[in-house]
Amino acid sequence: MKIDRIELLHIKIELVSPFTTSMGTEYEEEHIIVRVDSEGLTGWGECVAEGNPFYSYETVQTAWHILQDFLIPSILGKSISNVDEAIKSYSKFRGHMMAKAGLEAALWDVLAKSKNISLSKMLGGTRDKIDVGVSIGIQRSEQELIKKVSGYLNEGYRRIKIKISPGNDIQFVKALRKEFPELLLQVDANSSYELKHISLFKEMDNYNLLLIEQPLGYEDIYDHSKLQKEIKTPICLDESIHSLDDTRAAIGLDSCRVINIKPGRVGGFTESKLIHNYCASKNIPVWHGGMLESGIGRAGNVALASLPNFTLPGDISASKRYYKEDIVEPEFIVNKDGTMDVPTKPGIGVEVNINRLEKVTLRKKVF
Ligand code: OSB
Ligand code: MG
Repeated sequence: MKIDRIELLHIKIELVSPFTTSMGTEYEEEHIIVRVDSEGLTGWGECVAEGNPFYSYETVQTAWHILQDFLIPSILGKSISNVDEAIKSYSKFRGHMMAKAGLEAALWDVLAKSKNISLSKMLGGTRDKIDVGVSIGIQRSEQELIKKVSGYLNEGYRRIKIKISPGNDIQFVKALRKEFPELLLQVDANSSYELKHISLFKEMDNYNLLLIEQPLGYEDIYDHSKLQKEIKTPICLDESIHSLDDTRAAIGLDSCRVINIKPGRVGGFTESKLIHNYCASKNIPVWHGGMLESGIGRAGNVALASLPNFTLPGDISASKRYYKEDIVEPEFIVNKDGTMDVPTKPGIGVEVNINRLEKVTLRKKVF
């Protein structure tokens, strides 16, 4: 397929409620939407680099630069018959996984549409529904957290993840475990602890957590291997894993027993699949993380999470958990049984509401 036209749209959408983590509080989310037009078909992708380099070194500005000056020129006007060919033409550029993943997602979408199959099918998905959970920011009190969790449980979510940071941790875990003895519960520290906090993680072993996500340094693999040897609860790595090579190192060193896959963090669906398959071969379960995506990114996440080794519920929640109005139709909803339907229409399987997209666009550029 000939890549006729590419458009970048810098979007900013207000969150329905502020999201507080160890990295700070977010009130709105900025991402880049990538639109690829090829032979009369349109593919959509979302680059999840954020406004600030808190979670990742990438930002909307760096991703825009990498897309505009390196990735787009390497494929614009070319004919490609599969995603691997596109990836080869920009594999010489190092890093910038989020920029690459946003473009790759749009290419997957347009190629799936040209074959008239769903993205899930094209990626090798095997499920028509996925188990989903919800990620809750740090709350002011245990009472407020319990109220929030009750609300989400009533909506159908069956797995809860809470953000933690030094001083905002064990009291929240204790309170939730007391109120909800059977709750599927996990915590995410976003790299806010050090090995000297080991006694805290030993204490967490008493609360039957599914996993502890990224407790130590955001590029670290070695200290996590020391911590994992001292605690029973599985460590799950998020920030530290950018590739299959990182995954091999982390599993080889027993730094974690679960992996969080985010296509944006690892450069796209292709690398995500390699990590997924490698983890399956090592009996390491994976689950799909989230980056507060709009419906465009979410659609890709749902498709990827339909692969067989995504055996733990993902951070893939309903559109309305994030935004008042999504930019796709239909919006994503969570079923009463805590699942989400995998779209079956061609490509990402949802329509982009162009009016709504325009309303949240700060700037755009056509190539
Ligand atoms: O660490 O998983 C994370 C959101 C932005 C950046 C990092 C993370 C998160 C979340 C939200 O936890 C997950 C979601 O999209 O629901
Ligand atoms: Mg995380």
